[in-house]
Amino acid sequence: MSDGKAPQKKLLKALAGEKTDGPPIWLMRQAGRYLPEYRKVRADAGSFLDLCYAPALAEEVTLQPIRRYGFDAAILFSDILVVPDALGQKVAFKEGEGPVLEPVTDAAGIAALKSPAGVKAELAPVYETVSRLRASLPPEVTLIGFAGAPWTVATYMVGGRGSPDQAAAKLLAYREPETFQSLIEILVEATVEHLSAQVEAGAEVLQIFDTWAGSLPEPSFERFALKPVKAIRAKLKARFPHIPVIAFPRGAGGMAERYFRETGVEGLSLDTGVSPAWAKAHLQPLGCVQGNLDPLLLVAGGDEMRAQARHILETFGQAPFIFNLGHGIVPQTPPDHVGELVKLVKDWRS
Ligand code: 1CP
Repeated sequence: MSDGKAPQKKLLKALAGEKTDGPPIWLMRQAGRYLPEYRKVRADAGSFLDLCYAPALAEEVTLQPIRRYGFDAAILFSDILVVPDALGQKVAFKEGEGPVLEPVTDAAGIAALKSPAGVKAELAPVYETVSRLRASLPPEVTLIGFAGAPWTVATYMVGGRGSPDQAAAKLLAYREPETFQSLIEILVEATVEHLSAQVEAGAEVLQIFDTWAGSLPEPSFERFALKPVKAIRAKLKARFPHIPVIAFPRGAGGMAERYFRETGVEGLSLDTGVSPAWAKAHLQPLGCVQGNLDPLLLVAGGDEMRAQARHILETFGQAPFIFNLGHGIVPQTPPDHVGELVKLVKDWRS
C-alpha cells in the first residue's frame, strides 16, 4: 500500500472502506489449544512464554490455522503480557491458572519499571517471528500484529493476574489517579514502540485488545480507555500513515460510537453483546466493523450457529465488514465447527 496503489488483499480492502466480494474472515485466538497441532508444539516448547519467544515455533503455530482453514488473516502468535515482561515485571503463565505477575501497586513499583524505549530490544524475537511470517504467508493473507490496550495491560500489572472485576486496578485508578495515569503513559509509549517494531518487521494491520474496557464507568473509560488508544493511534499514524488499526473495546456498550469516532481507528471489533442492527446504523457508517459471533455458538455448532452467522452476514455484509467472533475461540471448540463456519462465510454473497 505504501506505493499508493489500492490494496488487493481482502482484509486491507475492507479496512480501506471498500466493500469486498464476500467479507474476509479471521477469528480471535485462531491459534491455540482447540487445535491438536498447537497442543503438540506447546507441549514441546516448554513454557508458554518460551513459545512466544521462539520465532520458528511461534511462526509455526501462527500458520497452523491458516493451513487448516484458509483464513484471510494471520495474527502473530504472542500475548499482550510480553509488554510488562519487557518492562521488567516478572510474568509467568501457570498451567490451569493463566498469567501470574508480580503486582505493581504503587508509585515506587511504577518507578522501578524499565524504560519503554527498551521494548524494541527486549522483544526482538517477537519481531523476528513477524518477519518470518511475512515471508512465509501466502500472498493473499494479511498479517496482523497486536498489543493490549494500556488499560487492559494495566489491570494485569496492578492485579497480578486476571480477575472478574479488575478491582485492584480500578481502586488504584480511583484512589491515586495521577499515579495510575503515570502507568498508563508508560504503557502508551511502550505500546507505540511495540506496534511500530511489528510494522517495521512486516505487520500490515494492527489490532489493539481492550478486553476489560467495559468495566470502566464513563469518566474513567474516557480517561483510561479512549484517550490512551487515541494517543496510540495518532502516534502510529504519524509514523505509518497507511497501516490500519482495529480496536476491540470489549463491553464499551453505549460508549462504542464515541470511541470509534474519537480514537480514529479504521476498524472496530464488536463484542458478542453488541446488537448487529444497532451497530449497522451507528458504527458501520464510521468505518469497518468486525465481529461478532458468540464463541460458544462455535462450540455448539449446528443450526443455531449457522442461523446466527447468517444473521450477522446479512446485517453487515453490504458495507465494509470483517467476519469474526465477539471474543476469542475457547479451548473446547471442535475444530470441525470452525471449518464449517469458514465455509459458510466464504460461500456467502450479499
Ligand atoms: O498455555 C497456553 O496455550 C496459553 C493460552 C494462551 C494463548 C494461546 C494465552 C495465555 N495467550 C495466548 C495467545 C494470545 N493471546 C493471542 C495469540 C493470537 C491468536 O489470537 O491466535 C492473542 C491475540 C492474545 C491476547 C490476549 N492475551 C488478551 C486479549 C484478547 C482476549 O482474548 O481477551 C488477553 C486478555 C490475554 C491475557 C491472557 N493470556 C493467556 C490467557 C489465558 C489470558 C487471559 C487471562 C484472563 O482470563 O484474564
